[in-house]
Amino acid sequence: MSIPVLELIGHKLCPYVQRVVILLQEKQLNYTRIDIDLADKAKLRQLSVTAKVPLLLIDTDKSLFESQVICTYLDEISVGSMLPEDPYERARQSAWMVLANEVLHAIANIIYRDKSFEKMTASLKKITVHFILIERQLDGSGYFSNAEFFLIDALYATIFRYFEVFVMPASIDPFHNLTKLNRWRKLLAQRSSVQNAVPDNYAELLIEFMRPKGMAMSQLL
Ligand SMILES: N[C@@H](CCC(=O)N[C@@H](CS)C(=O)NCC(=O)O)C(=O)O
Repeated sequence: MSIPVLELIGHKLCPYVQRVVILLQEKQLNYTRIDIDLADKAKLRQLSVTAKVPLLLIDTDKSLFESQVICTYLDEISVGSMLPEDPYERARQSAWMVLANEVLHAIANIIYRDKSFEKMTASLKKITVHFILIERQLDGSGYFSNAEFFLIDALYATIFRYFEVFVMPASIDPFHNLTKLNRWRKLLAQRSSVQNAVPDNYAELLIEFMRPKGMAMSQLL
């Protein structure tokens, strides 16, 4: 199958965009990228029926929305796969990717909705519970399924990135005692596709994005 002309409409900080970008890089696919301002709702609505990024334009006349759908499509049209061949392992990873999206919702609450420290703490606790559960899934020798870097690794890399910027209240450390998770997190941060999915000044941009929203976390940054 020949690879179509790909144009990704995204946003510099969006974790759903990042997973697509990581896959595009891992698969060495050519694409162009346009980052838009999420505050420009008119432009968002004009580009996408969901008024959300990522949006993938294909050969200029077709488009896809929803990051997982975009990733699966790109995976299918290119050489190799970022999803396991074994049906059980593929299904197991899919299940944990669904839960990864729940963690992203908790992170979105911290960024957009948790005005009080109590609410923010509740979101961080939810994330901590998830990290404890996922620690039990890891064997500690490499990526989620050991040697190979799959799409699930891309998803979690975008989650862990927030915790390089977020400042934790004294009572909470979502990574406490999670040896395997911490090793996985470090390994993901070293991967070039993960590093290159965001601008070099990501931390600065995230803080700039969060400050005006005035949520509890932004007061700690
Ligand atoms: N389920 C969607 C979620 C995409 C999403 O929520 N994108 C956010 C940016 S990270 C967005 O475009 N929000 C629109 C807005 O803020 O108005 C996907 O996986 O693509």
